[in-house]
Parts: sequence; C-alpha cells; structure tokens
Amino acid sequence: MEGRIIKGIGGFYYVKTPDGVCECKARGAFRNEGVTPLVGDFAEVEKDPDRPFTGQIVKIKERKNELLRPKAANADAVFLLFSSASPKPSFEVLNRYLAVSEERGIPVSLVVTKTDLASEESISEILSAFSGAPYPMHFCSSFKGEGIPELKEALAGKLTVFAGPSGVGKSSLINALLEKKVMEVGALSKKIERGKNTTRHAELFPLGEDSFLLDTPGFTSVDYDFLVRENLALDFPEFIPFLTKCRFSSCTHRTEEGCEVRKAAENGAVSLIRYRSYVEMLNHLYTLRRY
Ligand SMILES: Nc1nc2c(ncn2[C@@H]2O[C@H](COP(=O)(O)OP(=O)(O)O)[C@@H](O)[C@H]2O)c(=O)[nH]1
Ligand SMILES: [Mg+2]
Ligand SMILES: [Zn+2]
Repeated sequence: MEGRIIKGIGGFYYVKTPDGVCECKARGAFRNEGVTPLVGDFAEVEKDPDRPFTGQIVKIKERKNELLRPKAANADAVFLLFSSASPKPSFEVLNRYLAVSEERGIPVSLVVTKTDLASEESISEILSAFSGAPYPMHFCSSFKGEGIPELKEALAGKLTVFAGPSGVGKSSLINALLEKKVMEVGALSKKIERGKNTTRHAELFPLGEDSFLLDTPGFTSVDYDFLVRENLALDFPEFIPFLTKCRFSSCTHRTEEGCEVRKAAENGAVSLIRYRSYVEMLNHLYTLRRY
C-alpha cells in the first residue's frame, strides 16, 4: 500500500495511507543503501498482518527535491512569511531567500502576517518593494482570522513549507489553519525546545485530505554564497525581459552605461528595492574568492 511519511521519531515513521496512519519501521535494506526515509516521502508500506496500523516501509519513491532545515522531501510550494510590523521586514533578507528559491525551483508565495498590526503605510511599502516581482502575495491575521480561507484555497493539494524569519507568526498561522494548537507559539528559541512541536523535528500536518503543512525554524540570514554571479540576474525573474536589451552583452547591471535593468529600476518598471538587493548580492559575490 502506498502512503506518505508525515512524521519520523526514534526510528519509527508514521505513514498516512488511505486506511489511516500506519506506524512503520524502515526495512533493513534501506540502512545498507544509505537511504534515510524523510518526511514528505511517498513510501510503499507492507502492513503487519497481525497488528493493525503497523508495518514496514519497503520502498521510497524518487524525490523531486530535498530540504535541509528541517529535513523533508517533495515540497510543492513555499510560503515565505513576514510581518509588516513586529518584526519589521528586512527586504534584503527576503530577496536573498527568493533568489535562492529560484535556484531550488520550488515556487514561492509571499504571505504578509499580522495584518491586525499593519498600518496603511507599511502595506504600501511592501507592495512597492515587490512590485513587478512574480510572487503571489497573501495577507492574513491569525489573531483575527483574516485571509485564512483564501490561504486554505492556495494550499490545496500541495505540501507547503512555511518559511520566514523568527517571530513572524509561522507556527500561529499553522495553528489557525488547522484550527487547533499543534505548534508551540512564541519566544522559545533561546530555551531548550522539547515537549510539544517546536519546529525542531519535521512533521507534516495534514489539512484535509491532500494538503500538508510543514513548519520550519525561523531564519535570520540566508546563505547565498553558492550562487553563480553570472546567473544572479536570472534569479530576479522580473529582470529577465530587460537583460538582453543592455548595451553591453557583458553587462552586470550595476554601473555600466546603457543598462536597461538599472533604467527599469529608476523609472519604476522593476522595484528599486529588489534592484538594490541584486546589486548588493552581486557585490558580495564578487568579494568571494573563486578557485
Ligand atoms: N498581532 C498579532 N500577533 C501575532 C499574530 N500571529 C502571531 N502573533 C504573535 O507573534 C509572536 C510569534 O509567533 P509565532 O507563531 O511563534 O512565530 P514563528 O516564530 O514565526 O513561528 C507570538 O507572540 C504570537 O502571539 C497575528 O496575526 N497578529
Ligand atoms: Mg515557530
Ligand atoms: Zn544591464
């Protein structure tokens, strides 16, 4: 029988099958082959004929992607959460995350949280920061329930990763969507996290039949040193129509004369904030040694 691994703890894997969740061990052969089952894996399960809801994982289907923090497989989408206030967004960090996501090939949607705290000014700042960027944007408040039904629709049929800086409300939003408290909320980052789910181990939370939510620990920085500087402009998809129009084919889109990307940023065709993030990232990549 086929199912999906939704949790792994202490050598046991919990596989959601059409018959219910099955507690499984991985077949010994996996360990010899160096394959560790991951949350999100599609698995073939052999049920134990003598004990209901227990079995063995005998096969893992090929993965379309793998995530590291936490370890998980086969994500269909990322929700990149940030708040308009408390904490204020760092567009720099968000743009780094978006550029890295372009390389991973997992589609990202932006989710602005805590709209109950938002001023009109902060919302228009966010809209202008991402104007022209091809990422769907949602607005929500877990406290007020605003935007929750629309998010449920956007999540349908997918495994969605909830990512974003600490304290933006990832765990709160998952609780609001599931209408029960599955995640611990609040300032737990400094303490030793134990007990209830505190975003340390990976666990998929089913939302209805075919949607799954995965919480992740908050990030404060994004490592992008592995990005190739010649390709960086492609990781800002809204720049692409301008790239071939620059005067010089070797244009890095910084200070060169006749740069159409810079011109687009100056006249508002692309976001100036996004453009500045690009320049800063590229300057950083040029400071790295290449071997
Ligand atoms: N005003 C307001 N506060 C929220 C909302 N969602 C979460 N918070 C608060 O923001 C803090 C961080 O929430 P949490 O879900 O733990 O964020 P995480 O670190 O991203 O998982 C907590 O104090 C929450 O009570 C919201 O919609 N509105
Ligand atoms: Mg959390
Ligand atoms: Zn250029």
